[in-house]
Amino acid sequence: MNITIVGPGAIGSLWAIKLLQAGHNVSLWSRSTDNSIELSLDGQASLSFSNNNIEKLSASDLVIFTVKAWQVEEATTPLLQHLYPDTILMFMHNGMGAVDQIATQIDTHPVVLATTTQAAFKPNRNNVSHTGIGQTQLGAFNLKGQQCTFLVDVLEHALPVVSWNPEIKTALWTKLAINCAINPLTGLEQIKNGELADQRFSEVLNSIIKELTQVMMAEGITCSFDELETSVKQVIQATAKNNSSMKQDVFYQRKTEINFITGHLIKTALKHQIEVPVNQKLFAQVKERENSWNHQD
Ligand code: KPL
Repeated sequence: MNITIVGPGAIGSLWAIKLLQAGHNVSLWSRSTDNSIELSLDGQASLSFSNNNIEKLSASDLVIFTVKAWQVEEATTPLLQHLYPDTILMFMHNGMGAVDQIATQIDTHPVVLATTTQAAFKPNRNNVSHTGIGQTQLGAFNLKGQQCTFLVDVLEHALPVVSWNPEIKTALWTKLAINCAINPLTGLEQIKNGELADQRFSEVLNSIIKELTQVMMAEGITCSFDELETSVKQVIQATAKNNSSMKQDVFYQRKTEINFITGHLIKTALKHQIEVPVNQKLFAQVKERENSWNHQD
């Protein structure tokens, strides 16, 4: 397939390399003005990708957006004029709600949502490490997206395990719950994920998960406190040595994904008139931290 990866950060670069190695024509689209980018995975020989090539973009059968949730709109809108209506758009990022904001603009395309627990780290612009083996779930965002189940084979061949989830909303909410529990605390405290297993965090984690369970149940997601707690604890353990994305964003004083993680939970809670004071407090603290950098600029 002809595939363009928009936003070759750690996860985007990992997929670019794996899809190229699986035999696809892969090009990149990024903020860099260079017309080619070299990428090396785990110290292997570098691979060369063309970057920001409009002809390759237009010829794409599949465009995978691996930008952050808050970049989805600005990354997608300018590219639409170069794409055929049947080009498949796939979005893979933390958080929820970003694709809904551009739903009408992209509705002529088959649109697929993806969530992954693959972990990658990009220490600099040319090197990527695959830091954790995980799973990727795909599901339809719109009616045309429902025709795209074959993408499971395409992605599975490149970087297993990949599955199609007809209830992608459940998978996205479960990942959102994990991010609501881990990201704000590790970002604010500047600690590794594993430190959340410490007794001093058990009360706050308990409250976060309780609020999440209420909101998710109101959204029609089948879940329970015990299930969510188990998932959160499993991820804390499995990624104990990792720096969460929000820990890194706060450290480098970059805009965080809080609006699309805890922010999405709060918005949904409001819709159902459910109070989520603990998540609201964490949201306010992360926003305060972000605003403190803006004031310095
Ligand atoms: O998705 C993550 C993130 O850091 O954003 C988790 C699952 C918390 C792993 O670090």
